[in-house]
Amino acid sequence: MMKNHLLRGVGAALLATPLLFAGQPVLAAGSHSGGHGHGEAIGGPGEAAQADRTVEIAMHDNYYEPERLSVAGGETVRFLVRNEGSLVHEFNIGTATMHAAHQEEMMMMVEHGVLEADRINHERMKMDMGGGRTMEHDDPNSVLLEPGESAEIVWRFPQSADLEFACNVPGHYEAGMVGSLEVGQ
Ligand SMILES: [Cu+2]
Repeated sequence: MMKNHLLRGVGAALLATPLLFAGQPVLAAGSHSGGHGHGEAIGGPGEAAQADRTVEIAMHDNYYEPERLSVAGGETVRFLVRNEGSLVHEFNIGTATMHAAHQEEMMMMVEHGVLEADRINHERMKMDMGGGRTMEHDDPNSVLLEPGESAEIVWRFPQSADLEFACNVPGHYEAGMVGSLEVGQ
C-alpha cells in the first residue's frame, strides 16, 4: 500500500509537472485563500482573539500527538503546532482528497529540491515556476515546519465536515502521519 501510494505520487509529479498547478487550482500554493470556494466545506482561517480554545499538537517521526481530534460545529480553534521530530513535518487541515492532491504537490517540492528530509530550502521555494507561480507553502490551512520549529494556526470549523489532519511530506501520510478530525459529532 505504501509503495503504491508513493509510486503514484512520483509518476504524477514526473508526468504532470507543468500541469499540476494549473490543473489543480484548489491546491496551487498561494493561489487560494482558504475559507472561500472549496474552503467553505472545510472552514476557514479564524482570529486568535476569537478562538474558543487552544489545542497543542506535537509532531514526531512520523505521527501526531494527539492522534485524533474532535471539535464542535462552528468552533474556532487555535492550534499550537510543534515539530519535535528530526524531519520536516506538516500539519494540514483538509479532506482526504485534498491531502492526496497536496501529496503530489509536495512530491514536486522534493523533486525540485525545495523540500529536503530535514530542512526547507526557502530560496528555491521562491523560484518562479512560470507565470509567477512559486512553490511557496503559505496556505492558511497548513504549516510546514523544520525540526524544532513551532507555529500557530487559527481555524474556524464549519458545522460539520469530514476532515483529517495530515502531513503530506512524501511517505509520511502512508507511514501513519494522519489523524481523524471529527467535526460536530
Ligand atoms: Cu511528516
